[in-house]
Amino acid sequence: MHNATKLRDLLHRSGIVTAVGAHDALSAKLVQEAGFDAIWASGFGISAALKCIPDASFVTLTEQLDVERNMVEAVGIPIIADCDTGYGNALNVMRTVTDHERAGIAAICIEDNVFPKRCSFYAGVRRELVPIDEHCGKIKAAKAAQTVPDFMVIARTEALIAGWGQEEALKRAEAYAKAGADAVLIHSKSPTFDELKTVARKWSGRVPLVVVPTIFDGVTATELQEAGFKIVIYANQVIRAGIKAMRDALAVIKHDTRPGAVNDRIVKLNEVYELVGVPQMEEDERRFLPVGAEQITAIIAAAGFEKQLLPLIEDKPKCLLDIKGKTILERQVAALHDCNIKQIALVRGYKKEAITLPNLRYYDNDRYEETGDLFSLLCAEPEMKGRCLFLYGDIIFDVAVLQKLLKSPADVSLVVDLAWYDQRQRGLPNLPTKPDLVMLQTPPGASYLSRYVLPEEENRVLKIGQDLPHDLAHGEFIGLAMFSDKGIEAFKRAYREARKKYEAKGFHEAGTFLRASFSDMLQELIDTGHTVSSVPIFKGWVEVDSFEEYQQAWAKIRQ
Ligand code: SPV
Ligand code: MG
Repeated sequence: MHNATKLRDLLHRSGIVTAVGAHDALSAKLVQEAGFDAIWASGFGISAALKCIPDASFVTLTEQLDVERNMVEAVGIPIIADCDTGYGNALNVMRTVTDHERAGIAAICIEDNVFPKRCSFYAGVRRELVPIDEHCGKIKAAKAAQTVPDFMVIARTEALIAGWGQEEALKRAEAYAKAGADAVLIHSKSPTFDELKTVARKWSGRVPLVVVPTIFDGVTATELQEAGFKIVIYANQVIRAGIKAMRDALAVIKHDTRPGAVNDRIVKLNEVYELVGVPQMEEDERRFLPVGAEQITAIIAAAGFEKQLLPLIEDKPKCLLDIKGKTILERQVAALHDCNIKQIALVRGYKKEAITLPNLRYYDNDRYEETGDLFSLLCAEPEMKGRCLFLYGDIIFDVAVLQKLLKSPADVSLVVDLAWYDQRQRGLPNLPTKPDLVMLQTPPGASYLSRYVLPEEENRVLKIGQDLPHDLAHGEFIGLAMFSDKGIEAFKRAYREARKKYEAKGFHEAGTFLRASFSDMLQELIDTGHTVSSVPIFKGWVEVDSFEEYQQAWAKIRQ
């Protein structure tokens, strides 16, 4: 729908249409946000804001249109362009119409000042009007040039401003309406509304009346409507508000020197981000840029204390266990960095003061003895925005494993090692520890079992847990998961609901909600209808959960 049709629709509505003067895309956006019907692309405001020059035909058609195009891009409400005298004679007006229609402008307003015009309120300047016929010629030319059926031409007379009296104003308004104007604006600088009220009473009603109550500023929209006006333009209050706010803030900073001294006078940065559309840009990045190029936050849960690892972990948490010259944590961070993931949060608990690796954001679970790893992860809830990785603090994995996970398009993806299944199928003993076992929708097929070709298609996880009967299990969740922005929001929602529901009860395999593990929450997600997908791997990682595993890690890890 052309914006002109939107403006026509507004005029067909009962009540007065409210338009507000804007001088750029941002101010136009604010006008829209405030709930007004339309924008007035103000010559006064654009001269001041764009070039800081008088409103006197110095801004060219091209310059004005550039600003108007920016406004059209920024808002959905119709824009009425203040075209002063139309940028020349009747023929120039024709081009003005064509350019404005193409730019998506709903209406133009042309006034009967002689070119170059002067703002209606400058006191000590020359003021001349063109003959009535000449202005009627411009209006006829504008209407002849128009191709968008609903495009509007508003004719403005400055007769009252120039001191030519009410009769002349009405005569001109009538002539302009007869010439084809879709509305007329009779401008006035009288300090009270009385003058225009009288003029409006005498108006034939041939076309709607437009009013700009800049000087008679005590009048309400209802009073204007009752007097017969259909469009009110609040022409310059926004730019004047801006000048005052900027001046005041500048004075405070100059005096105080701390930028924070103006915090109560300025919007938060986030409000600017919202206004200019940063959330949409973030969403687009996630949708359209290759995975890995976007910002991903990794959250490492490393709060727990594993008695069976004593005395190895007497003075440090297990993520600081050294394996061939590097700690588990250093190896994890290096793998994340290799995949360009720099936003890393870590939840500490047991021996938290020992973890001092720089450039991580730390969260503490001081209740690590009485809580499970789900509680630990949620200590870093502020980090759970956009695409997120969850990692157990005791796993070491090949970068290829992480790279494969990062390519997953699913909202919730778990890395599942199928080697566990293979061991079992071949009758080999599985390790004595209790892994998070996973049952998949489609069991690993024959091609996998004979040739270790990993399936590419999405394979949903149906069940997950340490107590899963071994004959139902197809693999082992390695403690590395990824959530899309949609997935992480669903995860947080499901967590909040589960906390309410299970607060004092057992939760899946956990005796209490407080002690729940991440895999309990994954099972809850599945049970509440969410899709949890698997990213299959075959080995390529180790876990350090016992002394034996620690020894094996030493044996497996390359220097
Ligand atoms: C403008 O905003 O440029 C106008 C309205 O023409 S006024 O300045 O009130 O005349
Ligand atoms: Mg103007």
